[in-house]
Amino acid sequence: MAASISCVLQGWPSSRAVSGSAAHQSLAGVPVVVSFPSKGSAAVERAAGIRCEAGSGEKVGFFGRLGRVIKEKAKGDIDRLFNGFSKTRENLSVVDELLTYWNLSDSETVLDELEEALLVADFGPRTASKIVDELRTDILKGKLKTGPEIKAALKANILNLLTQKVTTTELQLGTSRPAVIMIVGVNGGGKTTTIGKLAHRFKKMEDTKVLMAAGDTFRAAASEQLDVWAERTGSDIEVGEGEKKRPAAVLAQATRRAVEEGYDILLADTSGRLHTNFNLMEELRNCRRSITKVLPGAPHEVLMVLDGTTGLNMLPQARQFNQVAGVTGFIVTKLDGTSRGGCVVSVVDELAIPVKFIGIGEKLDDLQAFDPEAFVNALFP
Ligand SMILES: Nc1nc2c(ncn2[C@@H]2O[C@H](COP(=O)(O)OP(=O)(O)OP(=O)(O)O)[C@@H](O)[C@H]2O)c(=O)[nH]1
Ligand SMILES: [Mg+2]
Repeated sequence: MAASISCVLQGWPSSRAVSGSAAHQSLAGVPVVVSFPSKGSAAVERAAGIRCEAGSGEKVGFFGRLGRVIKEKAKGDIDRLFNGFSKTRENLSVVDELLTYWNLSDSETVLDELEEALLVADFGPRTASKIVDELRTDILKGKLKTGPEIKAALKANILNLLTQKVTTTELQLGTSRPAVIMIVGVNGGGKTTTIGKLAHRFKKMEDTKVLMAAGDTFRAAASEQLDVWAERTGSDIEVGEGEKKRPAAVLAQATRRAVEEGYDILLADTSGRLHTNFNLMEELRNCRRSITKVLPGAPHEVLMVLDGTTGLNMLPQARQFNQVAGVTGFIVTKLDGTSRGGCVVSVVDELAIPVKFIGIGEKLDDLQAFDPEAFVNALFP
């Protein structure tokens, strides 16, 4: 069977995995061309900061499927996405009104108002002006002449911002069991709930064996909350006791169990913490390290949960968590309750890390794989 290869680029703002076919894309705005000489060529790994793993097609197939099937869109999903974004869409509905009456002579005023609408929806000043500047250039060049043309270009610009700096929104789960996914973020963003939703997604497909790690040892009720999600989704849970109650120890113990008992996925919960609290951030670094010590190469994904209702405030949080824990993807939650959904675009544009999932409600099915195109269509129907 032909060996399949996946490579993880290390030392970037975030670690990113690329497969052979995606290896010629640009990362963080820097073009990267990766060729694959032979399995684990040490020279290449050192030179490019790349860790290559070769695995059997069967294993890659399983994890590839897990990463992909979780992305599959059902029609119901798209409707739910559309409904989930109703508040942000309301904020942006002015765009249609502006463009309906657009004419070349007052294009500057309209562009200003368009930028204002993007700011109100929390696209952020830098991202909003980038989008509008590009429209202005194309209008001046005579490429855009009508309202519908401008709207199409606006959507294309936003889609471009969501995709140009990131390689994939799919989960990168490595090539061998178990795949470890660590969930991090500030307090109350929806980490534990998201673990429940992710487990539900994994359990719906194949015969996935999921273990949860109760790495939040701060709050007394945290492990019970996770236990409820484990029970609801038919997952197992590892809870630290006595001496092993420190978060890093719980995560190490859970990783060991996941390896020994042949779990497919380990979902590691962590306590919410402020990105400005040095000690707590150092503890997070330790948590990550404790997993890697048991299973080199893990965690395969470090997903940061961002509370959509905080809008642009998520940017400094995301930067700091990325520095400490090496975030590989974001999950933006509570988009159902906010009119600030534009922050999804600014976080990807400013940090060059993909959004992999979005939360649009509190129920098990209210987690969606992030599809940039569907997202843009939900904002600007
Ligand atoms: N509306 C809405 N509520 C959500 C979403 N995701 C999570 N929540 C709610 O947000 C609240 C906090 O969720 P948790 O999962 O406990 O958050 P957490 O990040 O684990 O919190 P800490 O462990 O205390 O840091 C709960 O009431 C969830 O039901 C979402 O996508 N939409
Ligand atoms: Mg929690």
